[in-house]
Amino acid sequence: MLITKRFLALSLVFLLLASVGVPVKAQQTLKDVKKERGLSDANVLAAVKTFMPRGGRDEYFGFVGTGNSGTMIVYGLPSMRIYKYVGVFSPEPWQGYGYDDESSLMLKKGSLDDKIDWYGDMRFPALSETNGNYDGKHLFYSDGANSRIAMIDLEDFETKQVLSHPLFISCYPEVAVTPNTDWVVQTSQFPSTWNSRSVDLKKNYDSKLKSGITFWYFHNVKKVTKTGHAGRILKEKSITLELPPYTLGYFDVGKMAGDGLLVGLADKGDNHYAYVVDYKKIVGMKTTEINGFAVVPLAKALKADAIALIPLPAKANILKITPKGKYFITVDDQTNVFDFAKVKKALAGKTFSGKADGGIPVIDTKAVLHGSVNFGGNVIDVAFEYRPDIAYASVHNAKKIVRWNYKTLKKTGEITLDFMPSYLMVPQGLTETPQSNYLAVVDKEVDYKHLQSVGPVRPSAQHLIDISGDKMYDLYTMTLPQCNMYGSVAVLRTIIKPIIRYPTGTNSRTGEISPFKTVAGKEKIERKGNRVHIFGTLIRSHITPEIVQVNQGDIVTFHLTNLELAEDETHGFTVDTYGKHGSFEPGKTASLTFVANREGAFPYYCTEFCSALHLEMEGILMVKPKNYKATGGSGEIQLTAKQLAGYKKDYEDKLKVIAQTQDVINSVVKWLKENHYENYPYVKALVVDAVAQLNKAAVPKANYEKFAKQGKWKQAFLWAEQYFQYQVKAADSGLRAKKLLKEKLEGIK
Ligand SMILES: [Cu+2]
Repeated sequence: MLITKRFLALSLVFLLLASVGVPVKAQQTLKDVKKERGLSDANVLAAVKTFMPRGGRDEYFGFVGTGNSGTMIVYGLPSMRIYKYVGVFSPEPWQGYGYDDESSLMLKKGSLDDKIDWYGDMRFPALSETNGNYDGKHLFYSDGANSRIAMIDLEDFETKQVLSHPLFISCYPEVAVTPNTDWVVQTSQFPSTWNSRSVDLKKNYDSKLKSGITFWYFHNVKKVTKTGHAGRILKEKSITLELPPYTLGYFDVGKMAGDGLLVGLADKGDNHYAYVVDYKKIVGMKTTEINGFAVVPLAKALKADAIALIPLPAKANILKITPKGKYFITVDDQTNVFDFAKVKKALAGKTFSGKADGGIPVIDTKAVLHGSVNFGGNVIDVAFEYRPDIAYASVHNAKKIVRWNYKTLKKTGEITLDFMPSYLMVPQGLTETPQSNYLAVVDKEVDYKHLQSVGPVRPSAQHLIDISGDKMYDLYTMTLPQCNMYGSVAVLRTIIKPIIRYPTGTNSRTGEISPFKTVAGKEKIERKGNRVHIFGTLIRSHITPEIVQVNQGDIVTFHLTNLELAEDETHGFTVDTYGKHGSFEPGKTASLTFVANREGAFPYYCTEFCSALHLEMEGILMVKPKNYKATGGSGEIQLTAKQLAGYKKDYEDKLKVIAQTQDVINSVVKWLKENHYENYPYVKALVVDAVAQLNKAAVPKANYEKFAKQGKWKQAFLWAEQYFQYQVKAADSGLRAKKLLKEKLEGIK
């Protein structure tokens, strides 16, 4: 009855919309569309190249930090569709990041003052590598503003670790990893005092300024164990190399020909350098301890000839190593290519031309320079592709991307753009095997000639350039709001293997089974003094318990477990006006703690559209005023005879529906068995899912039968309803199994 009314209302709304001034166009041919919109063949070709048909999959996953927003965007190339925002350094309400207890605790522990930082400064991410190639497992970010490092797990696209740097106050917002992700490198940016709170600023202020390079040890476990994690940064095994007060910039870790070396940019006043660090020597050295963190003093590194500087002609924007590790390139008004073999030779032979600040030896630039080339303007970035020795340079003011050969130093092509290009990215471009299809180009000063104005603050944009042929084409412009865009990375989609659900009861931040895991039928409310713990469950279309009573001033925690096994059955949870929000993906357990400081009745409900019966996922938190005295007996709400009879009827009706649903299930099961479903793994998985749902229904069945015997028709009805929910899910999985098997038998792929 209700559904019919809703349908009627909706149909009326659509009818009204259709009749009130919404222009309706007739079906058009491609020719019509081109003519009407003034599109050239080139426009249409560009559109087709990025078009993703329904069911199509992007070739690459792209990742870009939102800069000061402190989140990460996941998008697809070449469609440039945005898939997800992931909370990293700042809270993200939809995912409950920084709102539920588990993620809040992680963020607070990873902050200098045990608080939640509400922004970040994230620019250049690093994807984890195995043998110099992306393995699709982890992603790292540095927060320049609040000196933090974060690790995101690509199994579920969640941030698993945020660590506050124990020494640096200012970090360069970039991370790089060694070829097997044994070490995750982060450096300071602006010189600062270390562990500043203990410094007397009146005395020797200048001498207290330092910079440094940190090698975070990454415990690279391949699999999640029942009690462990799939890889974590271990602070206790990490090391910082102390440096004099240089301002540090972009850096890169050597591979193949450049293996074992870390190179980066260092500036002091008018002096500009590339630093070279033999990091394999550094991580093996004896350390001293500052603020509980292992430090290699500069003197020790000097003694071991583990560091040197190469003077640069000007302040460089970026420093990147070529895919096979033979050269590294720095860019300023000109582009300089350095030869790693020559650098290694100079280091080994100690052929130094002098000493710089802090007594660091200096290598003569000419002795290690392969050559320089000028592209007619300031170059912001370089990127590499699969074709041997080919690179791209973004010539900012000239609005050009130049394709060039870093071995011969010859220009081989260019594209003139209608914007000033800055940061560049080729999919897999920072690995030993970059791809050669696309070049993503950041456009920081989005030109409003080409876009609708949205006020003084403009979005960042990333352009997709087709570099597959001799001629380059600007295919698409992706605008990114809430994003101060810098560097990005992209990996082949097939390398990443995301999970669909967590093992039931997983604390997703630690990967462990939560002590607050709750299964169906075991929901409970525990009270000790003014501390109230609610152990609840979420499953279509029920939140259990439905009623929670607390006293004003109680400290209340909802520990909720999503019991769903089905794909994408995420439930959200909030208690109205109490400022907490959680996202519960299938299998996840998370907790929401707050002080029930306002009296009244506060509905709680599922915030995610999870099924057609989504609106039934609700309950109520009763906060009794202080000094409240109950007038009733047991506190249980007494039903009138009429209400009781109503529930009895509801219960009996539900039993009929249950019986009908069971008939459907039985027929599906019969068909599946006759057609040997067990020979098809994907079909079998769905059947296993269906059986699991039915097994769970045993507890509700026992309950509804028990309450019916006692004449408690409301409880009997609610439990029958719960039973029905499991049954519907079993039927749903069963029907999907049948459909899939039918397709297989008919040879549909
Ligand atoms: Cu829901």
